Amino acid sequence: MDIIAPIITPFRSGKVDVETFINHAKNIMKKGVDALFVAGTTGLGPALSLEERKALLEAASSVTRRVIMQVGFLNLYDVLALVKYAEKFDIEAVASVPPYYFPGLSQRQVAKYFRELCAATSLPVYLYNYPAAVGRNVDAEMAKAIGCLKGVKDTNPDLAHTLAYKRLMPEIKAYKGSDSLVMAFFAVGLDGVIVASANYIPDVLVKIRDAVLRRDVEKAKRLQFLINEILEVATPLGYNSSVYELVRIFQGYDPGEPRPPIYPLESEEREKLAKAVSRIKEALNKL
Ligand code: ELE
Repeated sequence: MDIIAPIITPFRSGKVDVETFINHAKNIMKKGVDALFVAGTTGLGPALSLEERKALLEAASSVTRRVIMQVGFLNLYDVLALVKYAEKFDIEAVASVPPYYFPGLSQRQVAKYFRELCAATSLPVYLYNYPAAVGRNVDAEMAKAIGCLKGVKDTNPDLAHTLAYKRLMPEIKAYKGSDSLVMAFFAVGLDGVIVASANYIPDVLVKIRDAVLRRDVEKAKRLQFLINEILEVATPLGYNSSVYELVRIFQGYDPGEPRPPIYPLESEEREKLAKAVSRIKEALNKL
């Protein structure tokens, strides 16, 4: 069961800071992250240009071959250009959100999009299903009908929804997001988690996985609840922005800033987060 980081994209004065990205990737992989999901939600993928994503792909694959590159854009030309570029690298897979924003697409058109992706590359193609963000759901039945998907990242609070992919397509990889349910995802034997907290507490995720594998449910639960306490403070401040601050707090270095309209936290918000988290940090260290 893999711990996969939807890695943040560090910006400085509006520009992607590739060096910080590489250092951050190396650090979290050293601490137990198994693979990188690049240009996902936490990576602010939809806010990145084609050129920026190419640079991140190159940077990520200089650190590990276990890279899943999110290639979804609002136009097929950029998608195919990125997929072609990805072919140059020995990476694990490309993933895409379904075509988003436009409500007027038919099921047939969405399926056609994924089939075109599969036809354009020899790399495995994964579905990144995130209905709340994307505005459409590609469920297990539809994913199976598409016929060429090799994996899915399902971001959806419904566990049965995710298990259905595994049931209908036992041969594919199924990953789940949501920091608040990591222990449950490990417990039901999914292929792994892709969660934002892998950016700031990869070591805690490793401990949760170890506890679940040892069937020490109490310990897994105690660790999980501490993550949930972090989320309770960070979510109202804007979770995407908070992740940068949480990296600073837990990992002790400056990971750059997000890109507006994902605005960096204001100084009072940073203080509030740091104060609330210091007690949780102590409790995590004791477990
Ligand atoms: C999760 C999103 C959404 C992880 C990514 C991920 O960021 O690219 O907190 O469940 O809305 O899909 O971060 O997470 P929640 O793959």
